[in-house]
Amino acid sequence: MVTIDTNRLEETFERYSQIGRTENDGLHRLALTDADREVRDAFVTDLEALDVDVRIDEIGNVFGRREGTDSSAAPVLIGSHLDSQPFGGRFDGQLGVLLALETLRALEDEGVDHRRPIEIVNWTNEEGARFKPALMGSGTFTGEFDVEETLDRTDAEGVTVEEALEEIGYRGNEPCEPREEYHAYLELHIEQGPKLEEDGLSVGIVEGVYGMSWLEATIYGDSDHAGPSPMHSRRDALVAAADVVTAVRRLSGRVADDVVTTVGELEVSPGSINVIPSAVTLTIDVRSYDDEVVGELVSHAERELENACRREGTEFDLEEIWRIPHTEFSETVREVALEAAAAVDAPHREIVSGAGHDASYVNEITETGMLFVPSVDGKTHNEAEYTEWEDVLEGAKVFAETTRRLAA
Ligand code: HGY
Ligand code: MN
Ligand code: MN
Repeated sequence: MVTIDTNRLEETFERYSQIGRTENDGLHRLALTDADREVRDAFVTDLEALDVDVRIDEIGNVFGRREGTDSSAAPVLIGSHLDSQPFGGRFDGQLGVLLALETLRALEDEGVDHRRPIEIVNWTNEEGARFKPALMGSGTFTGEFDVEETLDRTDAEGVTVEEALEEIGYRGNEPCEPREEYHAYLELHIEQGPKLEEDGLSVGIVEGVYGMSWLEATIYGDSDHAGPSPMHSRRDALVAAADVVTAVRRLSGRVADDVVTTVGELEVSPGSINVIPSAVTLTIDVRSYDDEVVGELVSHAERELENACRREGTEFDLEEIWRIPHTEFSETVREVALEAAAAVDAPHREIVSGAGHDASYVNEITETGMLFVPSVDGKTHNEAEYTEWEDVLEGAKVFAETTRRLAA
C-alpha cells in the first residue's frame, strides 16, 4: 500500500486553491490566463522538488516523469487539469492533479519501487470555457485536433491560443504527441453529480462517458425602433432565440431517458433597451450515452431553429463546433481499480459520467480508467462545489493503490 500524507495533501490543495480564488471560495482560473500561469508555475516547482523530469509540449501540456526500475517499460500516465470554469469550483480537475502529485510524493517518501515509469500530466484547457472546444490539450496530444488549428483557436477577444501560451510562457518545445506507447492512463475526478452521495459511497469506478455535441447558432432579425415599429412586422431575433432555448430544454426527456440539454451562452446585438434585437448568438450542449441519440438531438435542435425562425420571419446559421462520441473505459483498468478499492476497503460502485473528461481522448491511445469521488449535492461548475475530506482521502487511497498496481 502507499500511505497518503493527509496534512501535505491538504496544505497543497489549500495553497493551489488560493490561485485564482474567488470571494466565494471558488476558482476563476481560465485556461492560459495569468492565474493559470501561476498555478502551472506552482505545479512545475512541486515537480522539480520531487526530482521529476519536467517537460512542456507546444500547446502547454505539462508532464513530469518518475523513472521506474525498468526505464524501457511503457509508462503509466496519471493526471487531470488545472484550468477552471469562470466562477467554478476548487475540486474540478485540480483534485485529480493534486492526488496524482501526492501519489508521486508518497512513492518517493516510502521508496516504493515500481517497474514502470510513472508520468504525471496537467492537460491544457480541459474546460473549453475561454477557448473552444473542451479537452483541447488531451485532444491535440492524442491526434483528435491538429496542433496548428489548436494554436489558431481564438477567445472572445480574438486572442489566439498561441498568443496566450506565449504570454504566460508555456509554449513548450516538446511536440504535442506521445513519445512512446503508454501502458495505461488513470484520472481521478469529482463526480459532478449526486449518485455517489445518494448511495453513501466514497468512490466511483467509471465505466464510460456520455457522447456530446456543442452547437453554435446565430439568428438574424432586423433592428428597428422599439416605439413606432408595428408589432406585426417585427423580425425580433431574441423572440426566435427564446423559443429555441425553451424548445431545446424540452428535448431532454424526449428521444431517450438520459438526454441532457443546455443553452449556456446567449449574446444579443445591438443590446440596447429601445432597439429590436437584430442578431442573437447562442450555444447548445446536448449529451447522451447513446451516440445515435446525440445525432438525433442535433437534428431536433436544427428543426427547432427552423420552426422558430419561420414564426418570427428571421434567418439563422448553425455550426457544430464539437462532437465527441461516448467513451467506454478499459475493462483491465477497471478491474485493477476494483481490486484496489477492495484492498483498501473503500466503499465504491461503478458509474457513468455525464461530464466530459480528458480521459475520453486518452482512451483512444491507451488503456484508460477514471475514479470519481462524490460531489456534495452534486454541485459543480459552481463556487459551492465541494467534496468531503474523508471522501477525498478514500479516493486518494484507491487512486494511489491503483497507480501502484498498474506500475508494478
Ligand atoms: O463539458 C464538460 O463536461 C467538461 O466540464 N469540460
Ligand atoms: Mn473537469
Ligand atoms: Mn469542468
